[in-house]
Amino acid sequence: MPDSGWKDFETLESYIAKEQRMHPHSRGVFSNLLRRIGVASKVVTSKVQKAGLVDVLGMQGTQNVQGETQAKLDVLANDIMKATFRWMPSIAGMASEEDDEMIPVARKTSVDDDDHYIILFDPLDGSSNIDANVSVGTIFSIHRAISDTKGLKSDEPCILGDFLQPGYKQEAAGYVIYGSSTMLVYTTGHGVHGFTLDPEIGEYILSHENIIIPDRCKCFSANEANYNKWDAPSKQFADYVRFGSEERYQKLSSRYIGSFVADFHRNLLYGGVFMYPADEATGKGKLRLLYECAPIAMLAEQAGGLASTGRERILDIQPSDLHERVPIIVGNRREVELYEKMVAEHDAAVEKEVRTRN
Ligand code: P6P
Repeated sequence: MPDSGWKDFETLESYIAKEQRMHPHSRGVFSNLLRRIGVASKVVTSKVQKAGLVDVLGMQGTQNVQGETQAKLDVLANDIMKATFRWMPSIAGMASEEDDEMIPVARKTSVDDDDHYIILFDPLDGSSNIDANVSVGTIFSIHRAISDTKGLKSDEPCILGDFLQPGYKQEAAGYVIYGSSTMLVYTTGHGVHGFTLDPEIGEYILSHENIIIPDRCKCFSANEANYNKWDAPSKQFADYVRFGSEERYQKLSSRYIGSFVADFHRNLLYGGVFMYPADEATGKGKLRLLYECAPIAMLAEQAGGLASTGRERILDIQPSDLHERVPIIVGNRREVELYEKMVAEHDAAVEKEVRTRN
């Protein structure tokens, strides 16, 4: 028989099914959730890819809870994500960067109580770049709903506590990057895997299995225009990697897109570190913990990297508010730990000075 040269491939669908077989008692509830993310992202990508052609560019003329002007695509992507998950019996609730409050979803008694999940997402991260055709992304985080459903009233399918869980408890985390191609990158705690959407067949094809951040720091990603707002250890770290004489940093480049997903994705594949330090005056970071930093932190650690505020591992933070913001440095473990060391030395020196003065 002549060889047709056909090469088989792994799709998101077959990969999810294979992962499900690792959990013999699984009822496929979680797998369905991951499949739905694939569907939602295909709908969003169809809108993003046509952004220049149909009336979805520009501002919606509204503001979100963050006080940010919403792009039309922000609102559209948010509606698509909510519509995708709203009907799923396994979803107890949703939370979005674009919605002030959590979005309870009526729980169906047909699914066992311990098979309920909540999903948090930034539907279109980096959307201010849309009009310039710069890569944007959807970031998602999935937790088990922990509230005791037996104690809840029927119209109270979830409580805020279901969402305010530390990042190390995430069941899954990932993002979709809408760039030169559309890629879905996710982890369920068993490595980081990337799937590239083949527009000809409308399927996500496994293209990057078991992604590991290369042990080289090729990129330094930060909004360096904010340098004077940073505290001393942040400036020290930025100067050390950009201008220092250590061999490891002699080929380092500054790369900053201003789209968290795109900056992280490049550093994940090439090696590098992204930082958005706190504004020294306010002590506040910009990026949101629950649906930006925590999912990206889970991916970073699963790929051999690390994510920290400089004083605390991102995945250990106990959230206190749905939309709380944190400072973050994420990427190569070596660089994140170097930054943490600089912060610790700085804090110790400050404490010593205070003690000496008193
Ligand atoms: P700045 C986009 O608005 C975003 O939330 C992230 O995607 C991105 O990393 C950051 O803000 C960029 O912020 O202040 O550098 O424009």
